[in-house]
Amino acid sequence: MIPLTQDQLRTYGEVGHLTVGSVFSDRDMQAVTDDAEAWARQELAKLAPSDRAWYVETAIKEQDVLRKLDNPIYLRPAFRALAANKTLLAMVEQLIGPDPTAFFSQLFFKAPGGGGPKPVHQDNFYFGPNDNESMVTVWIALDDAEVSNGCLYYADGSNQGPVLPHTAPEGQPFNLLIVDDIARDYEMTPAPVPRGGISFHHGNTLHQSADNHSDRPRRACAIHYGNGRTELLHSTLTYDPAVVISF
Ligand SMILES: O=C(O)CCC(=O)C(=O)O
Repeated sequence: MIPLTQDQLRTYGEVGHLTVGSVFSDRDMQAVTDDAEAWARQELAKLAPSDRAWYVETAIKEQDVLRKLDNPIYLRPAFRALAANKTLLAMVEQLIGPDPTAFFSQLFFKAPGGGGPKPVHQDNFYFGPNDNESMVTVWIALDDAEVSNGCLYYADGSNQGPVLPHTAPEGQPFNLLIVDDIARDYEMTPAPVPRGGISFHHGNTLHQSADNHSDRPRRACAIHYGNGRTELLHSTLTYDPAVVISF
């Protein structure tokens, strides 16, 4: 596969996100989804009560289902292989410059029949980098992500605007969001991604995802890359420097 074309780079610069299909094979995706499910079973079995609010899906009452897990590329070799994929890294370098460094990664489960929404936010508010242009999120679709199962929505062009104030709802310090009074000024457009494809987004791009109304999972792995000069100078949450991986 060739890295990104000039047209794709222009689109990314203008709207702040870019969808690229077929980066990974079905076989790659089967390996990581099998690993994700095995890991989820292990983690659910030993989850501390104090971590439940952070990791367990509150919208599904019948059984415990994970909402997310942190650091898949640090903890799981199958996910590390995705993050180190040469084509992917070449694309990341085209978008943000040389020496890609993954500061954090997340595995989102968005379970069938109620996996809950992620409210409107900007990743650069979470990470607080020294240079807002230096961070890109690589969101890998482990299942076909569509409107019915909760794909991402983006505010086109918001990458060219500022990082806005965020607030956290009571009891959910991890769920930083842009309040409705501000968010409603932005039109949010769905960005479906086929399994094995990637949605890249700029750290300033406003985005959100809705509930999973379908009977299919919508699993995704998000990897937050900076370049060799990125420093998280004023991050809002605590990010562990021990999990940072340079490629
Ligand atoms: O997958 C989701 O629903 C949210 C992902 C997200 O906010 C991100 O990757 O920055």
